[in-house]
Amino acid sequence: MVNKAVCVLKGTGDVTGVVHFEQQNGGEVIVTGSITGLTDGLHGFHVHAFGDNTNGCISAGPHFNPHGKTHGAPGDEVRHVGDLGNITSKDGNADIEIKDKIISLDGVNNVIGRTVVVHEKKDDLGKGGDQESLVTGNAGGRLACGVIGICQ
Ligand SMILES: [Cu+2]
Ligand SMILES: [Zn+2]
Repeated sequence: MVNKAVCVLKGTGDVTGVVHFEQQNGGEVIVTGSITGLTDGLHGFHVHAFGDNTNGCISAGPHFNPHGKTHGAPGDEVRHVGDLGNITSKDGNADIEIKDKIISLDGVNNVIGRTVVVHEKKDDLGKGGDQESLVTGNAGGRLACGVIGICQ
């Protein structure tokens, strides 16, 4: 069985994008897409807990963390489910191609109905040495976001 989901990201500025999710038979999730309007360099990229954008991206709440862990890198054993690390923008465009074994399109780690957020700054992946690093990765403001929905 193939499950697919999609997310359209918007913010208060010029950052926009589309991100696709695909999962076959409960295996790793392939995340693809592109985001435009970012400054060049690394930007934190996460799934946040709530599919709520009523007050903009802030309403999406903290990183999706159903197992009560601390913030980390995508490859770490201790990470939030929503920790997808960083995306890299060059010449105003970030192409996304991520394979993740932790997020899912069903079950307890299901990201459908939650929010993708792209951040102002790079995610330090929990290695920043301060308390905030273990919560948000010090990734700063939320530039754009969108709710993940089921697609065909
Ligand atoms: Cu985030
Ligand atoms: Zn996190």
